[in-house]
Amino acid sequence: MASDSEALQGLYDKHCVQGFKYAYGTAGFRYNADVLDTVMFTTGVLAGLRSIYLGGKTVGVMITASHNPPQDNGVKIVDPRGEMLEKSWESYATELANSASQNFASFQNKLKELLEILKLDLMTPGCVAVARDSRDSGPRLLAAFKTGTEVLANLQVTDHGVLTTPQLHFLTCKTNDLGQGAVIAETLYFKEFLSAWDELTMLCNIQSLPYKIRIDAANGVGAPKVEEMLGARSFFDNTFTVVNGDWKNPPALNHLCGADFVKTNQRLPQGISGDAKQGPHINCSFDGDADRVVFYYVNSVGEFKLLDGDKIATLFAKFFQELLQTAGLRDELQLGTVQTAYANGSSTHYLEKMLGVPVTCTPTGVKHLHHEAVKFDIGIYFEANGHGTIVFSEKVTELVTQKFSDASESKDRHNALQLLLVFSKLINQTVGDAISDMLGVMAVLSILKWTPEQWDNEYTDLPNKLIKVLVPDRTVFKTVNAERQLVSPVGLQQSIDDLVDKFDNARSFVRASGTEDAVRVYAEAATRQKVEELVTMVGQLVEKS
Ligand code: G16
Repeated sequence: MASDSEALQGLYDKHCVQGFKYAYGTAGFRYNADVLDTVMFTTGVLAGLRSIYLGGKTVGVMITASHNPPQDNGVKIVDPRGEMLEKSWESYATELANSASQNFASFQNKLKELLEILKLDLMTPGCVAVARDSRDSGPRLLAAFKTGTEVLANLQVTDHGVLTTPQLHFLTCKTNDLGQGAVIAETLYFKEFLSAWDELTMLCNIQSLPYKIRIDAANGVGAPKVEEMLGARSFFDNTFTVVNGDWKNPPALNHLCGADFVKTNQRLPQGISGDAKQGPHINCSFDGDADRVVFYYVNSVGEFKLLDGDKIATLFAKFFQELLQTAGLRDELQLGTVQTAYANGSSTHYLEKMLGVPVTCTPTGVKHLHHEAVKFDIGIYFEANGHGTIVFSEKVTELVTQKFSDASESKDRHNALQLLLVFSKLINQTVGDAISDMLGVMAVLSILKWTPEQWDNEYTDLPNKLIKVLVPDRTVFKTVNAERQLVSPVGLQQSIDDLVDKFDNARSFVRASGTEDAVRVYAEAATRQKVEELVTMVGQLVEKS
């Protein structure tokens, strides 16, 4: 630790400002960038403490506000396997930030208290890997973070520069897998997923994509990364176009484009037209840090059709169920899906009733979904907003390898076994990854020889709508039952239920966002007109509460 109180205060004084109260949200701390310096400083300290606590394993830190507007920023802390920070540490992170936001003495005391509670041996070296997205507040906040890491004397900090969030998750995991001395760079990420793609296309004899893909990169960091990655393979020549790729222009980030814009507004982003003259193609949108993806197309009568996280999850569920069947592993490996309350009722029905695949519902946030998904051998988790991935248990590799050596297996079975392994490499299992998920979806569509329409026709979404309501204090909105029911403000849930009862096939719920200063209202109903009516009325109830 900075040797004396004076040195510690020197570091503190460089960035800390008093007066703001921080709360750990759905994906870490996320606010207007102007109020983030203090929490960036304390996150530098906290990430270092976490690494030391874990015996020097590398802990990742991503400076991003993902889908939020350009003036916001935030920070996500990544545990050594690439997963989100363990829950119990969220409160340490919050307490440390709020103590620093009070004054220096309070910060110093809280730090001392944490060292005692956690029984940390400060001689253990720690390692932290950091990256940021393309926001213009990034360099300033990175400097505050780095000053925080200086509080711990034995901390090694690797700055990966500008990356997508899933790249940072992946590199954090790789650093710990490969150990000290290994060269950990972005090229590892490209190599890993491109090699899996090469293996897959060779195995399935796929010479080219069935149609072109237009990628809306939200004017974020996903643009240069996907261009560099796909540009490295002649396979992708003339098959993909990046639109909204102006990542060096921070005010354009997520503006009228990106996964959140497309999903929420259910319409094309700027830069992508429904022009049929462009030949067969599919479109997809990333969000600002490329950890979400949604797909869409315009049908023959000019309608915008969204293929969101639910559609991605159901596509993968159907595909893997058939693959397990062909591989003769259906009874031995458990396939399951995880959704949140935002999942369209039709998707849950399709998974449970049509495919017979179990569905678990968790609160919003990949940190919740991931934990449930790892309980399955093949756990598919996607939020409706396009954030998600697939996780494969060790049993998958073990069983596949075991069966593989059995020469009596048929050619089809052999291929299915190989495909299972290749998919486990093509998917970034650490966290939702727009680029890797996009490749996963394109692989499945190519293998099934499906058009976007065929994918979409598996089930029909119930008309749905998500709106944001601004309230004086969103913290009064408290939920239970995986966020499907409000317990505060008292009486509001009953009023919502009474309203929903008046509509056919309807559902609605309300929860405070953990990334924006707003309350989200979601509704489904039998027709588009009815859903507009219902969501507006529930929104009014929220405003009045
Ligand atoms: C983050 C989380 C997602 C969550 C989203 C919205 O996404 O990682 O799991 O769905 O926020 O959360 P909320 O409704 O609480 O605002 P991202 O892509 O913004 O990091």
